[in-house]
Parts: sequence; C-alpha cells; structure tokens
Amino acid sequence: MEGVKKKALITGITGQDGAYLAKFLLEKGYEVFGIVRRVSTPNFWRLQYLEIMDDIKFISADMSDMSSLAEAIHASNPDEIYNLAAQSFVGSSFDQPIQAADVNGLGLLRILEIVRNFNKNIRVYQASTSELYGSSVNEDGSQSEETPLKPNSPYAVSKLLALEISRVYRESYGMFICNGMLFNHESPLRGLEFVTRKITNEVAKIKLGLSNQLILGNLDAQRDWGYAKEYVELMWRILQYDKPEDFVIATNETHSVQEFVEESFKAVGLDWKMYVRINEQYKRPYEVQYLKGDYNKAKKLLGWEPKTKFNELVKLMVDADLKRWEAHLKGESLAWDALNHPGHVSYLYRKRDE
Ligand code: NAP
Ligand code: F7E
Repeated sequence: MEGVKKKALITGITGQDGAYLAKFLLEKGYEVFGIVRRVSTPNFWRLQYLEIMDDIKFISADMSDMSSLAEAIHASNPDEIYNLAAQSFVGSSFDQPIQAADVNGLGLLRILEIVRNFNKNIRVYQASTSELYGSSVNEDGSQSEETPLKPNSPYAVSKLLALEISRVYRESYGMFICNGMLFNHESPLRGLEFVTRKITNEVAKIKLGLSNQLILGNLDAQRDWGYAKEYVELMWRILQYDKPEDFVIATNETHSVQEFVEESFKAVGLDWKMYVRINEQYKRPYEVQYLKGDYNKAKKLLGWEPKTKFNELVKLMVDADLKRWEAHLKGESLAWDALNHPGHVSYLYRKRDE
C-alpha cells in the first residue's frame, strides 16, 4: 500500500496551518514531507501537541535558499506542494520588509522555478491572504475574488508578488497553481503575537491570577475570523478541484478586536474594562481596518461552508489557554512548553538516504 500513497510536501509545517494540514493529510493517507529550517530553539510544539512528529519526514531547507528547496522537492518528489512558509506577522514586515519580500514573494518563485524544471505536474497551493485587499471593498461591504487588490503593508506586497507570479506561471506554462485567499483564521495553535491568541492567553493568565493587564493597540480594527482547523481542509479541496483556480476562504462575518476582547473576558466571567490598556507601540503605521470575506465561490464549487461561529472560536481558544496554564500551575510537563522540545528532529529525510 505504501507505493500508492499520495505525497505532499508542506513548507511552514511547524506553523499553525502547517501542523493542522499535516495532520489532515496524514489522516487522508498521504505520505507527508515537511521542510524545517535550522533555528536556535527548535519549534515543534504544534506537531508534538497534535502527536504527529513521528509520522512526518522532515527535510532541512529555507525559503530563501534555492538549492535546499530544490533538494527538498527532488527528494520528496511530491504530488502536491503546500507553500505555507512565510514571515506571516504583518507588524514585523514593517521592521523587516526585505526579508518578507524574499521569503514570502521570491520564496514562491523559487519553488515554481524548481517545479517548472523538475515536474510540471506537481500541484502547488499558495497561501495567499485577505491582507491583499487593504482598504478595498465591494459595494455589499465584503471582499471576493474579484475585489481590486490594494496591499498596504510590506507583508501584503510580498504576497502580491506571489499571487501575481503564480498566475503568470499558470497561464504561461499550464502549471496547476492555486491561491487560497484566506481571511484570518485562528486556533489554540496560533502564534502568541497575533491579536486573538495574545488576548486569550492573557485572559487565561488574568483569570488564574498570573497577570493583571492586557495591553493592545487598535481595538477598532475589524476582522473576519475563522477556525484554522477547518480552513486547512479547503487547501486540500482547492488542489483536488479539476481546474487550477483561486478561492476566498472566510466566514462572511466581521468583528472588531474589541468584540474579541469582550467575548474572551465574558468566557471567564470578568469585566474587560478593568484590565485592557492601550499602547501606541501595538498600532501599525498603515492599518487594514476592515475585512469580511465573500466565500460564495468556494461554497458553490467546493461545497464548503464554515462551521465554527465567532463566539465558539473565542471560547475554544480561551478554554485551551486556561487548560495550559492550569496544567502549568500543577507542574505538569506540556508539549507546548518550549523547554520541553527535542533539540533536533530525529530523522532528516534526504534523497541520498534512499
Ligand atoms: P505561522 O504560524 O507564522 O507559520 C509560518 C511558518 O513558516 C513556520 O513554520 C515558519 O517556520 C515558516 N517559515 C518562516 N520563514 C521561513 C523560511 N525562511 N524558511 C522556511 N520556513 C519558514 O503562519 P500560519 O498562520 O500557519 O500561516 C500559514 C500561511 O498562511 C502563511 O504563509 C501566512 O502568511 C498565510 N496566511 C495566514 C493567515 C492566518 O490568518 N493564519 C491568513 C492568510 C494567510 P518556523 O517555525 O521555523 O518559524
Ligand atoms: O492583527 C490589531 C491589528 O496581528 C489583527 C496574519 O495571519 O491575518 C493575520 O494578520 C488586528 C490588526 O493579524 C494588537 O492592528 C490591536 O488590525 O492578529 P493580527 P493580521 O495583521 O490581521 C492575515 C489574513 C494574514 O495573512 C497574516 O499572515 O488586530 N491589533 N492590538 C493588534 N494586533 C496584534 N498583533 N497585537 C496587538 O496588540
């Protein structure tokens, strides 16, 4: 049976979406390869949390290093590539714009060049983003596949390069490349610097007496927040569709950061106004103020609809953070504790090992 398994290569496998996608594809019977870069503190906590570390074949590579990417693609010889690796924090992209362009924009171009020369039948999923819309909005107040793009951060510009070059390669070389225009999606595996997880983590600490304030920036920004675990299935469905196309994935609901704060404190029975402070440091030089995605195309062609509602998402995140901190207080050893990570991956897959 091993021989008939489909093979997927995931870049960004140690990130939120990469971890959930790896689990989803393993459950679908895929052989899953993931690229990991060398970092001084290993970052496998999400894969450990999902208990899939031993099921993945890791390959050492970096999005800014063409030869390591080529080795990863040649060694895994995948049917599908999911390009999720990115410098994904919009705030940091203002501090390191060139790195964002290199990793997020040129990174995809490197992959496309390798695929074009190696095997044009490999299907490629590109993690695109609602950040591309900037202040652009349809008359009905939503953003869809047709909405003009007006990126207003170095992050969004880097993702625009990836989007446009993927379309050029699709048309020029007949390659199967698809963009998922994903709106914000969150989970207990979300990085702590993103606003949702920053809020739920701090609310859990406040509830348990481990903190007494939550410092935020722009409370008025509105986002279309969905559940990451549901969104990774869409990445797969998009690549199984009979034509390479781009799809908006969203909930078609928008909520402000303040609403997220209110709902989180409500989940633990506290009054948010007692704890929330504003600091300019967390405001951005140029903000995306409002996002609400129209996912009708995905509903029609892929038969998809989001399931988890906003208040359910907030609650499941708050509950997960409460559980973590309660376990921490009991002195339990946790998979998401950075100090508990293995110092290395036990198995680095290389072509020359075959
Ligand atoms: P994430 O948690 O920040 O994960 C990013 C991943 O990229 C990590 O595995 C990271 O590795 C890897 N990476 C960063 N720089 C790299 C490099 N130079 N070489 C190799 N790997 C590198 O992001 P996410 O939330 O899962 O998002 C996945 C993708 O979807 C990203 O491309 C993001 O831009 C896009 N996206 C996300 C959302 C969202 O709401 N989550 C919405 C739209 C689009 P380390 O672990 O080593 O840092
Ligand atoms: O900010 C505001 C902030 O950093 C959301 C990435 O996954 O989704 C994500 O990008 C909003 C912004 O996500 C704080 O100004 C207020 O308006 O959680 P975020 P993001 O910038 O929307 C898109 C779709 C992606 O593609 C990205 O990869 O919240 N906000 N106060 C704050 N944000 C943060 N991080 N921290 C605050 O204290």
